[in-house]
Order: sequence, then C-alpha cells, then structure tokens
Amino acid sequence: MNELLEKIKERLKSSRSPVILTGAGISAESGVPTFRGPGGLWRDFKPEELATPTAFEKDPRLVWEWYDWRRSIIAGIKPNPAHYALAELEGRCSNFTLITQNVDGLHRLAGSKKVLELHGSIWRVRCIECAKLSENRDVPIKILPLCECGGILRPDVVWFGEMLDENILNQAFEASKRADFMLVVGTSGIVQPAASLASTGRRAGAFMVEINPEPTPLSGIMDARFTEKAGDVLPMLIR
Ligand code: BV8
Ligand code: ZN
Repeated sequence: MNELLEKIKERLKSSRSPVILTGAGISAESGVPTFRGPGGLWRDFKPEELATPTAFEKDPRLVWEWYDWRRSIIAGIKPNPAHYALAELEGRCSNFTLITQNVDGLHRLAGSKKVLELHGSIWRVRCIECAKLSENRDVPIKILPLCECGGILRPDVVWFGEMLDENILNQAFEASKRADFMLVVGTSGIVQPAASLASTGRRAGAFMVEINPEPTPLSGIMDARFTEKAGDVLPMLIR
C-alpha cells in the first residue's frame, strides 16, 4: 500500500481544491451501524422502510423508536481516527470541502468546521406543524416529542423520497465541479443524489480516490482505491 500512499499524498499535497465525500463507513469504526452492512438492521426493518415520510405518517412512534435506538448508540460513541484526520486536513487546506451523507454529527465532534450535511442531523428536530427547528439531545427521547405549538416533532433528516436542502446540495455540486482531488470514503455509492457528486468530480477532471474495503458502483471511475479501513488509511494519508 505504501507506494500508492506516497503517490496519493503527493496528489493531495499539491491539490488546491480537495473535496471529500463520506458515508456511513467512516463512522463504522466508531461503532455506528452502517445502513447496508452487518448489524445495520433494526428489528428486521430495512432503513428504506423506516426512513420515509410514509412510514412516519403511518407509525411515528415506530420511526421514533428506531431513531431513539440510533441516537442512544451515537450518543455513547466518539469520532475515530478517520474523522480526526479529516478535521486535521481541513486545517491545512485553504479551500477544503467536506460533504457527508451521515447524520451522526461525528465530523463536527472531531473538529471539522465546515461540513455539508446532505442528509441533515439526527440531533436536530423539526415540527411538522410550524417547521420550527431545534437541537434535541435527549436520550432516551420522550416518544412522541411535541413542539410548544403542540405539533409532532420529527427528526430533521432527509428521508427517502424527500428533497435535500437545495442550498447545501448546490454548495456540494459547486465544490465537486471545482474539485481537483476527490476522496470518497465509506459509502456504498447507492444513494442519490449524493453518489452523483462523485461522477461530477470525475467530469471536472479531479483525481479520484476511494477508501472502502468493498468495491462499489463508484469504483469504476476511481484513479486509485484503498481497500483498507478509513481509520487506518486516512491518518497515514495526512501524516
Ligand atoms: C430524492 C438520512 C426524490 C436518514 C438517508 C426508487 C424508489 C424511491 C426512491 C428512489 C428510487 N431510486 C432512487 C431513488 C432516490 C433515493 C435513493 O437514492 N434510493 C436508493 C436506496 C436507491 N434517494 C432519495 O430518495 C433522496 N431524495 O431523491 O428526492 C425527489 C426528487 C425530485 C422531487 C422530489 C423528490 C433522499 C436520499 C436520502 C435518504 N436519507 N439518510 C437517516 O440516516 O436516518 S440515506 C442513508 O444512506 C444515510 O444517510 C447513509 O449515509 C446513506 C448512504 O448509505 P452509505 O452512507 O453509503 O452507507 P452504506 O451502509 O450504504 O455503505 C457503507 C459503506 O462503507 C459500504 O460500502 C462499506 O463497504 C463501507 N465501509 C464499512 N466499513 C468501512 C467502510 N469504508 C471504509 N472504512 C470502513 N471501516
Ligand atoms: Zn411547532
């Protein structure tokens, strides 16, 4: 791995607009269950069945039980060396963009300042009546949580079938169009529109690197791939 590591380090050092796209895999070593890997399931439900507005309309308590379970796991864990390495990298690069599909908040906890959270945050709630946003870190959370206005609060995350925040998504695409180096870490490359940020970077002529023990639909557009874990590769990449 080390001659590849040296090569990528050089590329990263000379990059003027690095863009990093992360998925659930970067938090796996912290103990956050991934969506599609082992242990990612909950009571035999698939995320696609619970992370939807229909599921919430049908059974808001069930959906909140699932989020309460995830929040209780995430509340008890810390960022891992991969998160810290990216926070360190941001401090060294003037024009650095970190885009994440994760809702666990571990990038910010590790010290990353500017994080484009494409899918929202598991620690933010939104009232379905008055749309008021607030932080809520209660673990366990009282089910069903209610707004002062009496409306039901939902997790402020983007569910399947829901639009992403336009401003955040535009910033992510703009950065990917200007990228000269793109690192795609711990994502199965299945979920859209996040996954298409990688092909945008490719089209922009960015040098593409994937860190993932498994091949993904994005592996074909990569200039280099590390099949080691993010927590092993990233700290070496920035050393
Ligand atoms: C939209 C927030 C529509 C919630 C998430 C058919 C029917 C219906 C919809 C669709 C369809 N086909 C396509 C769609 C669109 C849909 C979609 O992409 N579906 C997929 C399943 C095919 N997308 C949407 O619905 C999006 N909205 O399209 O709007 C629209 C359009 C116009 C007008 C109106 C509406 C919204 C998508 C957002 C969904 N919300 N999360 C929550 O978290 O509770 S997505 C969810 O999956 C998480 O955010 C997660 O991050 C994300 C992606 O998964 P990954 O991050 O990639 O994680 P995964 O477990 O899959 O993979 C982990 C990887 O890490 C693996 O590859 C593994 O090998 C690797 N790994 C493991 N350990 C390590 C590691 N790598 C490195 N180191 C390690 N140690
Ligand atoms: Zn309200």
